[in-house]
Amino acid sequence: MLKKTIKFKELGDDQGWLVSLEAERNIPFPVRRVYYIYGTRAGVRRGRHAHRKLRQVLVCITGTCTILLDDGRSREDVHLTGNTEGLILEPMIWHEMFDFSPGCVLMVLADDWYDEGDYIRDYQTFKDLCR
Ligand code: T46
Repeated sequence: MLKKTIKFKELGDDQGWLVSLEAERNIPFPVRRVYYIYGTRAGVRRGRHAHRKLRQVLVCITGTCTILLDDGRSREDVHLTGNTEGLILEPMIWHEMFDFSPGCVLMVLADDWYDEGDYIRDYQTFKDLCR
């Protein structure tokens, strides 16, 4: 099973709800970067790469989307449906994000700064490195 998730505690009072993400507490690494993906057009498939070293946690803040995970041997689709669940994305997992609901905001916490050199954007190269 490739799916590894974290369940975040919902902190609520009579004002409404709140979720707190804390590096090295409920997020299993020091966080160096946060980015978010929104306005993805219907039918678009994002990602289509793996990372050599980067560790990430994906949280659907609003809406839903699906993430394909592929470790070079097996594949699994994970449907992210709520902002109290984080999907852990380890290095050397080919991933594709698709089926974004209208208005979906996908937030990503990463353990390093942006580095294009960490990306493997060719699937055959990824498969070869998995062997
Ligand atoms: C990932 C999945 C889940 C930057 O300049 N800085 C950044 O921090 C990021 C994340 C991207 N960019 C640039 C690189 C491209 O020119 O923004 C543009 C779009 O990035 P990309 O096509 O890689 O976006 P996605 O949605 O395919 O992938 C993103 C992350 O890049 C990737 O690390 O794991 O989300």
